[in-house]
Amino acid sequence: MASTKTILRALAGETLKTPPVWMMRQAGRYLPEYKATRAQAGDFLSLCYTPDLAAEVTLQPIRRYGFDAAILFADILLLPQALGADLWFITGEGPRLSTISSGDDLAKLKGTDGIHETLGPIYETVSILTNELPKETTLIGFAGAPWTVATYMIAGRGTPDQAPAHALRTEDPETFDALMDMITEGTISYLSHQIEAGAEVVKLFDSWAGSLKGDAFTRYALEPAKKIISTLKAKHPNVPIIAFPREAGDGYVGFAKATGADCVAIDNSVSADWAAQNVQSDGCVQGNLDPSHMITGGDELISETKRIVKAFSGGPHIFNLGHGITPEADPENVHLMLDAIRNP
Ligand code: 1CP
Repeated sequence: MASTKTILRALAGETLKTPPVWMMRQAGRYLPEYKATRAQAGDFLSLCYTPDLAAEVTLQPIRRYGFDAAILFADILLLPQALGADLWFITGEGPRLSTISSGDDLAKLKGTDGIHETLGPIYETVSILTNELPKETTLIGFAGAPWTVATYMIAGRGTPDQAPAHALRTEDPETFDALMDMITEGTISYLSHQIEAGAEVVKLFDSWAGSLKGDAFTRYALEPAKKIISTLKAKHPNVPIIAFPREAGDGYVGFAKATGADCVAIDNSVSADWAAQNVQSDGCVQGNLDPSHMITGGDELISETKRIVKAFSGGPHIFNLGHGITPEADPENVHLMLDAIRNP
């Protein structure tokens, strides 16, 4: 039977009169209720690994706004931790990890065998959500794509240009490829377990895909996505997959066909008209309002929202931001965006 959930209908290729909507980082520091639960957890990682609290923050934006999808509250860096990397977060700065710069560093990791011991609480969060979400809300699971996860594992932190990862892939390709293979295998297993626990859709975040050019984009963004998607599809043929090769530019064209993704998420560095012409022609797209409108609001937020809805109205579309909502955003602006989408 065809699903009644709007996100699943769009992912199956249906053009809906009103696009379904959710927001990247919809559970986050712009919401006072998130800050309160995070304080209760003590720190960010404890929040991720405490299923009741992680489920609570996942539900907060659904209660407040009635989004069409909830995204599991977790982080792409939990997999590196499960693989054996040290991970901690410095408040106000971001993540820190033990670094990988040689085959010796790689050999110190535990590998993929034991990852579910660490990641068990995440699957428990998924099961709680399966019971607690409203019946019309779709549950999205996620993981980082291998290149993006590798950039953090190699540098030990977020980097503006991913220079340490580019250096390792050119100077020690054997170590780099072995790391990519380990992350790819771990990601397949991690996402399979999320699906088995109840995730209805999964999304692969390749936040740093934009720094891969030409053949490197094919080799380290497209090929790993294809491997992950084809393996998941063989096991779970009915679970749609969203790929987000952020800032891929021309690399968005044909990405869904080449990887088997059901939907490509588009960032806000490309225009909605261009993406409608060149990417939506292959199937569902998600995107792509500039998140800075959630800070500035006003008429421009409303007119930009309507412009994006119109640009994608000729095909399957899930409305989203081009990247995550930021802590400075005004929660009231989310209502303005939703009104512009739902009551045009
Ligand atoms: O202080 C806090 O409360 C932590 C802020 C925060 C949050 C709310 C981090 C730290 N992670 C998250 C949750 C998170 N991360 C989700 C939850 C679901 C949702 O979208 O609501 C998701 C999907 C992510 C994914 C994630 N983590 C990505 C990929 C998406 C993206 O934004 O590009 C990346 C790159 C990360 C790493 C990460 N985690 C946190 C930070 C601050 C960062 C970026 C660090 C950096 O590059 O400097």
